[in-house]
Amino acid sequence: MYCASVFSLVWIFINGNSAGEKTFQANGSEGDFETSKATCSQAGGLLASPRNSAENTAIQQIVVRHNKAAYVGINDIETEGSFKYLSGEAIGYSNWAGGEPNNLGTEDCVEIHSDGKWNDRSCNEKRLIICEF
Ligand code: 291
Ligand code: CA
Repeated sequence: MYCASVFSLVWIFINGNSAGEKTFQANGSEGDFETSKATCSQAGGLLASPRNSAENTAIQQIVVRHNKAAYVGINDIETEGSFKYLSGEAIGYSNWAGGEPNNLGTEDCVEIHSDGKWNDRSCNEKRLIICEF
């Protein structure tokens, strides 16, 4: 195995941010939803999209480590109230905070907080960029 792969596995183990097949990474940079999506694509990944509680916890740990909420790759831009992954597929798992989603004003993106809970939020805030690979 190449050194880079070994280092990467050790890093992931120490940082505890892998869940199943996916690894989640942040480098501290921030952006709005479009910037976050583009940044992860450019890095060869996807904006982190939690599909189960293990993945959600792995992402939550990164939010806690950086003390900054993050957008996830879920939105209802196309149809209000119908939250979908970036692929266009309807979400099969959610972890909404109490009372959310409430579409306050217009909130079509989703942020994850340090408690792991989700809030629908304007897509134009600056959030920690977390990608999945
Ligand atoms: C903020 C935004 C909303 C969120 C709302 C609730 C407020 O708007 O983050 O996306 O839904 O907070 O958390 O909950 C309560 N109980 O006030 C607040 C705007 C006034
Ligand atoms: Ca909300």
